[in-house]
Amino acid sequence: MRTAIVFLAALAALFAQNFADIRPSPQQIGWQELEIGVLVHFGPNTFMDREWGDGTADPAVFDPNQLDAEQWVRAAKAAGARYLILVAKHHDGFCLWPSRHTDYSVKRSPWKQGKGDVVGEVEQACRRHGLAFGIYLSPWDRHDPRYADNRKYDDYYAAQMTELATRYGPLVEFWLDGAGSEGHVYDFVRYVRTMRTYQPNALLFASLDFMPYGDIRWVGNESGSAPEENWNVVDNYGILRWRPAEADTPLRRGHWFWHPNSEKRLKSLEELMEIYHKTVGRGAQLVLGIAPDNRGLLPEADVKRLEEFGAEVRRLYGTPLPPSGRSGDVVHFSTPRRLDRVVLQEDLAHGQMVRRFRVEARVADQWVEVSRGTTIGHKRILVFEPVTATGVRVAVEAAMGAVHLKPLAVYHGGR
Ligand code: FUL
Repeated sequence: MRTAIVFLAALAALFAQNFADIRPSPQQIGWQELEIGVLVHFGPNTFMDREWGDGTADPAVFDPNQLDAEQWVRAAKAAGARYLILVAKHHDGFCLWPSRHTDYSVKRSPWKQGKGDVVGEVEQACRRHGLAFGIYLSPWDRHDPRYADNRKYDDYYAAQMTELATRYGPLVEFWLDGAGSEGHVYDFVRYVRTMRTYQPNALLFASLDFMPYGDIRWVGNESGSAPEENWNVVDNYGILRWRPAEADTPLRRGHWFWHPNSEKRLKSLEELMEIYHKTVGRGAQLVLGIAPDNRGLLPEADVKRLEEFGAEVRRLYGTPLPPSGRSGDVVHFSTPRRLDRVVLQEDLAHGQMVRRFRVEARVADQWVEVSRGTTIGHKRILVFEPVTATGVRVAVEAAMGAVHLKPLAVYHGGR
């Protein structure tokens, strides 16, 4: 009996996972470095003043006469986005590419006499401008009759995944949205297998409770806010996995699709900066929802706001104050510098370790605490009351294991 217990305990120890041992894949590290993306919603809803189409829209409504994917991509780049995810099919089931598996698509629209392919045009524009490209394919489908039969629908979904994964080059991310799917059973194992077969480097996004298998997790709200304590490793149905958070939030409050006369919903630069600090600044990914209008262009006001946002992030964090020297996790300035923010980063190849830290500045020959926090992860931005200091240092107070910080960067954002 005793031997059996000892044996079982040894076996359990062999298979037990530790948070501190979980590492990201190289693809996840590369993705986390992208930091900002955009998510583009465009389709029949755009022409019908709707957010959730019920699947009955006539394809004839889809007729953008000035569609310009280059304009979308340029605006995304100006905002600092490094990837773009296109909603290829939303819940209404309408496909923005000429799928072989349904007629409910651009094929039956007047746009380009049914010969157009929005997914192809956007993908090409992304490649030309150096943005990584990803796709959102809604599992919930309110148009296709196959949705009523789980098996048949899995065949349909997997066939469309295969089309998208084989026609449009490397995909950085594949989005599985959970909305509307209550009560429907999907064969997620098959979906993952399909994606891994054709796109082994694409990362699968889904909410933790919607889909157990995934490489990226939904942050859990659409307001653009990650928790202050933000871990990359999560308990995924009893298995610990590296699954970083992505925070998606629309540029116009409450609207993923374009609606007429909704300019007043455009988020202000101040709101966007707060969102940036609560997402990227807490080690999560920020995905801004952008929506072309019924011309097929991003409205001028939205383009301007995206440009302002990108410029402000560059102004604040583009160039750190040049230190006169460094020693360990301390930067020195030979003459006192005015400063009000620091950026901390862990080298994720070694995992995420920091549980609690404080930041100190050397003011009038004394080290004083200027900020503190819990996790760091890919990035942690701390903004504090300005001080004039000859040095800044970070002190890790609690950690899961050996900490590997990237060089500390110090800034002065105040004008
Ligand atoms: C949600 C959807 O229901 C919205 O329409 C939008 O696509 C958003 C990004 O995800 O779950």
